[in-house]
Order: sequence, then structure tokens, then C-alpha cells
Amino acid sequence: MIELYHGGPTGHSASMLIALAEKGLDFTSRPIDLAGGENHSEAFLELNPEGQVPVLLADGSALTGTFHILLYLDEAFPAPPLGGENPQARYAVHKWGKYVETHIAPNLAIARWALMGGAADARPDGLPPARAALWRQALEGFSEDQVSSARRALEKAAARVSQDAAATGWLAGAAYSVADIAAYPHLAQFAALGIALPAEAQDWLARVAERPAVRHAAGDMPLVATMGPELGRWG
Ligand SMILES: N[C@@H](CCC(=O)N[C@@H](CS)C(=O)NCC(=O)O)C(=O)O
Repeated sequence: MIELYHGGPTGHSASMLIALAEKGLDFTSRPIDLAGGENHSEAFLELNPEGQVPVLLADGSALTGTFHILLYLDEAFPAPPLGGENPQARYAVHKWGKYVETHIAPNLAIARWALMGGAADARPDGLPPARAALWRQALEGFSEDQVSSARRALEKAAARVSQDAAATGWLAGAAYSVADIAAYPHLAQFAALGIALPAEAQDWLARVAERPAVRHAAGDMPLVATMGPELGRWG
């Protein structure tokens, strides 16, 4: 049985909820109260020392790192296939997974925190040093330079989504894939932050939003987020 430790249907947690719904998988839901700092509790840090959701328990292992988990699910449960239909598409899927993790998610976290604030009950002391330092900085407030550079990175990301989606309607190759699932919950927050999406990116967002699995995953919640900063730590 799969267990998913997750926040609300937004950001990385939303990618997980969407993928599980696309694959038609039953799972036990373990909601974590990010705003209340539950992800920094001793019990949760035993599951993921980084203090972040999502964590997927499968076959007795605690899996972390959203894009890696998406690839794991696609391999463990091949129907419907979501990993890219040929080597070129799979290459693009991997490029997008890395880009979401190293550019989009961390910059979105800073821009979002600056505009909306985040969890006041964060307890960074038990986190690894780099994550604790990032949390302390967030609690003190990011500088104007950091925020404007984060926003510029997100504007570039919007242009990149637009460019790649213009070709086939999807981000990586001719089919919907885990690239779309990894990117969508982050791009869905751009409008709330006042970051304009070119028309092709808006069309792509609407195309993904219409999927039954995405509607199911979103439930009644808006796809905006309030949780704290995160550090891209791919590779
Ligand atoms: N690199 C992680 C990032 C996960 C992440 O940023 N999760 C956010 C919620 S969307 C979180 O747990 N934030 C709380 C924190 O960073 O302490 C992944 O790919 O899963």
C-alpha cells in the first residue's frame, strides 16, 4: 500500500496527487500541517530529514524528491505511460524535471514568501544547515535584490513554458507527461504573484487544468500556496 505525506493540493504535493490520480492508484493520505510546522517535527524529520513534503512510502521505503518519485511511479505503474514516448521526449522530460526543481520551485518559493508570507511556526533548528539557513533568512525577510531576481527567473520560466508548449501542446514531446505534472502546480501560482503568462503558456495551463486527474487532485482548494521556502538540491 502506498502512503503519501503531503501538504495541500499545491506545489510539489499537487504533483504527487495528480500523478497518483492519473495512474488510478489508491493510497493512504497523510496530511501534514505545513503552516503549523509539523514538517519540522521530530517524527516527520525521521521520514525526511529535509523537513519537506511530499514523502511517498512504498515497499517499506520513504521516497523523497518530487520528480524522482514521479519517475518511480511511472516505472512501477506503467499505465498510462507518462515518462515520454521516445528517447527525445524522455530527454525533454528530464530537462524539465531538473528545471522545475532548480529554477522554478526555489524562485517561486522566494517570490511567494515575499508577497504572501509563510509558516510562522517554522522550527528550522532540526534541519540540515543549508535548509536551516534558508529558513532563517526567510523569517528575517529576503532582500529586494533576491526577490526581483527570483521574479525575473519566473518570467523566463513563463517564456520557456510558452516556447515548448507551443510546439505540441505539452512540455516534453507530443504527449502529456510527468514534465507537465511537475511544472503545472508551480506555473498555476504565477498569476497570483502577478507574473504574466504568454498566451501559449496560458493555453497549456488550461489544457492541464481540464484533465480529470488534475481536477480531482485540486479538490476545492485553489492552487496557491502559503508554505515556506525550499532549496533546489538536484544533483
Ligand atoms: N526538493 C523537494 C522540494 C519539496 C518542497 O519544497 N516542499 C515544500 C512544499 S511544496 C515544503 O515542504 N516546504 C516546507 C519547507 O521547505 O520547510 C522535492 O522535490 O520534493
